[in-house]
Amino acid sequence: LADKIRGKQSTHGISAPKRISQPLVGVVTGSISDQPHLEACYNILNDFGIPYERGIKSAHRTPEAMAEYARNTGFRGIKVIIAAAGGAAHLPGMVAAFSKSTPVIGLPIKPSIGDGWDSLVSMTNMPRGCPVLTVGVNNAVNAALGAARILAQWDQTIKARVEEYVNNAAAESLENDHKLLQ
Ligand code: RP5
Repeated sequence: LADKIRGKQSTHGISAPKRISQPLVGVVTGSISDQPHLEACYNILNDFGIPYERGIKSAHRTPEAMAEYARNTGFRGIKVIIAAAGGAAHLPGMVAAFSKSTPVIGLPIKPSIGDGWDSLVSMTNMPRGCPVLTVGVNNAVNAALGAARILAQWDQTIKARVEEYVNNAAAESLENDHKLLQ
């Protein structure tokens, strides 16, 4: 389970959203080229039983579609948005601007040129009043866990799964420590 959650081994491939109920998380990327970097995020959302939707909304190529999507997330019951983009990564900031009150987790993607620092600072250096809660470059695991922790504040099942994940990670770390001591 731990490997699957980290995206090292996926039994799902690039997993599809479970359309069992109203999506709570909206996952958007700036381009189809970002999608492979989201695999670990989708695996966690699937494993935790969190309904989500995914899409491609480009701040540069399809700004109107991106704005419409972001404006409507609140009405549609989306509680958290994960927005992933690389390079001139304006997507999370613009989604945060248009959605107004939905929390936006920014996932910087390493672009084909450079190490992803530009993607990262595009998301962290937002003006006051328009926060993007940013995780590390390509850290799709933390983006999903961040969304899960927000939802866990009012959903006991998700809370239990988040805590199980944390406990498993602790057990694995202690196990690794014991192996080194032997
Ligand atoms: C960004 O530009 C996307 O989020 C992507 O990370 C990057 C490159 O996009 P493509 O040229 O591969 O479509 O908007």
